[in-house]
Amino acid sequence: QKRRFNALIAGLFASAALGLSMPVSAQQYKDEYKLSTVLGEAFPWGWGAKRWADLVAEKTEGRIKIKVYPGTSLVSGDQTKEFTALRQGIIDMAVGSTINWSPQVKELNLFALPFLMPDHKAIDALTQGRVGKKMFDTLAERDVVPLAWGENGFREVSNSKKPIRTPDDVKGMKMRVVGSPLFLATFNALGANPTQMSWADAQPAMATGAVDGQENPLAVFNAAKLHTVGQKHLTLWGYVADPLIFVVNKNVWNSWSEADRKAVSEAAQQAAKEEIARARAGISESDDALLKEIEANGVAVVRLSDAERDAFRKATAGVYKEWAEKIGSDLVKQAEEDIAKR
Ligand code: X2X
Repeated sequence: QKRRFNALIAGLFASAALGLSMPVSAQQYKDEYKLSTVLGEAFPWGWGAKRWADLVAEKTEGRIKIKVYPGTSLVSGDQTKEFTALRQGIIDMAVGSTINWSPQVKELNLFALPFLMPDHKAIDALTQGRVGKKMFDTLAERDVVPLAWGENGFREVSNSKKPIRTPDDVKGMKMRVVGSPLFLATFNALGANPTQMSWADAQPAMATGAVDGQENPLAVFNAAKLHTVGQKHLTLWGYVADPLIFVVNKNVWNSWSEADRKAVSEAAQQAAKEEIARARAGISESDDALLKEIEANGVAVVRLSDAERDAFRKATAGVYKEWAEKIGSDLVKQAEEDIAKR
């Protein structure tokens, strides 16, 4: 009995001594960090988040444990609240779409300007250049630490009614759009009947026919099996793309040691790079495996000619102009220049 008591006392002293020798910041580490995403592991987006979490665990030797919360469940599925919750510390980390944060960070609307970016190289010219740097600087002023750019992808339009080839085909169509006003403006300009709703609400709305169509990257269309909720027509128009941003809440970031910050940052860059490769797989001319899979599921794919795409560009040119001013004419000009030089 006495031996055991002595051992207990010795143990207490040992742990107190250990506590004193630990760096202050290490004592403030949380048992687990909450990472928010919209899409789960079956999608490149959610896969990238999990990859980041795994790499962080590995590189910090378990000091930083991350749990991924898909479906923006930390904000009850309301994607448009994710950024605010991140600033408030309700969310520790996120891999978020520029679309979902654009209501709070107006510069992020840039990527949703219709027909600004013609191809993947154009996205890279922005995210990997001075425009991306400027956006990261803006985010850094808003209580978050941005670490890397990922990608959701070019958002192609689908519907249950008919092939879309001309702006006229979209007239009157009930379209689910994301919770960002610029998307409402674009679809209104095309004469469609757009409704904002979360991704969680979008799929039931398609299944019941409450909406006719939606727009999302091909990797999302396929992994979410949108052909099973009536989406039989898909048009490749590449009108906008949404990059993803890997971020950490600033207080959380500051609580970590220098070495752990470096590990988290390197892990984000590696995960983002791998995530982008997945987001782009199977949708190019040289590798169209994903497109083939979608077609094999009975979806009729419409490929627009340059002239056909131009008709959509013309129909949305007013929206581009109006929103370029809201976003900031200088930033848009830089983006246009960097895309032209790509
Ligand atoms: O809601 C969508 O359409 C999605 C999943 O693509 C985003 O979160 C932007």
